[in-house]
Amino acid sequence: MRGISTIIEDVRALKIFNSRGEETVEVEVETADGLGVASAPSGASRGKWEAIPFPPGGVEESIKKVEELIAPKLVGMDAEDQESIDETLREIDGTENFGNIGGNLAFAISLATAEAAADSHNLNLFQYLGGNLDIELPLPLGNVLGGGKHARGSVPDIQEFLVLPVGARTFEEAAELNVKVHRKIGEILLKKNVGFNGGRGDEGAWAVNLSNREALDVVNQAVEEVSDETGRECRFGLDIAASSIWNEDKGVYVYARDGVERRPQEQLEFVSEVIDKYRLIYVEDPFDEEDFESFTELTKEFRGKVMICGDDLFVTNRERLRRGIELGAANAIIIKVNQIGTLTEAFKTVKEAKKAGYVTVVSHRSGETTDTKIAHLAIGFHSPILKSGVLGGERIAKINEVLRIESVFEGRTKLSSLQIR
Ligand code: 2PG
Ligand code: MG
Repeated sequence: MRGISTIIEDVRALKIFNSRGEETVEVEVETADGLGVASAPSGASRGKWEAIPFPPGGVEESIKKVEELIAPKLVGMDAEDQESIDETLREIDGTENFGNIGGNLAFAISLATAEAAADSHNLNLFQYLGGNLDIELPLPLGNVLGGGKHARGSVPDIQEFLVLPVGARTFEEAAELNVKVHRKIGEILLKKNVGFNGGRGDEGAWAVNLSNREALDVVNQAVEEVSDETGRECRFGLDIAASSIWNEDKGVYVYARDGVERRPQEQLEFVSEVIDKYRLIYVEDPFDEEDFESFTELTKEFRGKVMICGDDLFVTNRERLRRGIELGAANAIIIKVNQIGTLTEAFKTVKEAKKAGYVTVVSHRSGETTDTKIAHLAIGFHSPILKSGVLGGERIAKINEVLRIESVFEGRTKLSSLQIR
């Protein structure tokens, strides 16, 4: 019998569009026995320390580099040897931030390679990454109302209001609870006289002309009502994406919708007050990406009770995470592989985060494709949370993938238990 071959035979790239209609890249990696296909998402509220998505010549330049430089090097390498593949991408690029080939291209090649290796063995990506006997499914953290850079016009400055169905017993139940809260908010908004017409932002969350306080009240009401109606506790949290509202020159956070500016100390007081008032369970990027100190203050106050999560703060970067761990800044971290560029590096960050007791949150981006790999990453990494949208084809694609896995592997899955340290 011929053995399975995981040797790479071909690497191809083509231009596709993401959910915002922006150009992005899709990569196919082929072995004799398997195929991997991955496409890259893009952020709107990108961190300053993230990998560069595409080189100056855009997607076309990335594709040209695949043909001229990357494919000739990768063909003949073993798709199972992820670390060497990812190192080779780093070498070819030669910069710290993937400025030459583009972090999005590196991401797509890295993930397509992992999938090609998994497929060669007839395994799902999550099984290949880790988890066959003990399949932990993540809790879905779902964006239900939003503003900031993910919506247009007069909307709240807080980028995302996120529901977490902590009382769910299965992933199916959890996904259903998130849909219920999203729907409930729609009903509440229809009754309010705020010109609501069903508009949604980039991630499928309702985009509506509300102040930040009004938005908090609406989401809180919906979460409480759904919890009461179903007997399953739902909580909620925020992605403030504070770097997007930080005015460096004035040294203030600008809440344009409310006509309010807050100095860092006032921001700290505001966030603490909101956490207490609404019993928030999760707060992402409450401060600017350079302000580790305020993150540390807030984490000290709410440790063990609330997830204080770094996204732009850490950009999935192990060095930045280490600094956070030393300072006690945050107790949760967003994992977006395209912030750092390769699967190997993202995996190392996950390992480091877990060792320090941080909750890992595998996340989508605001500009997504229908690729479902983040569902596999969340399960394979044993990440307690998957942050995705609740509505929209490219969002629900990820949720449906976890539902498929829950159904196919019935009896072998369990919903991840969340431990906030
Ligand atoms: C975020 C993400 C995803 P973006 O800030 O967490 O919700 O947004 O992809 O625009 O960076
Ligand atoms: Mg974020």
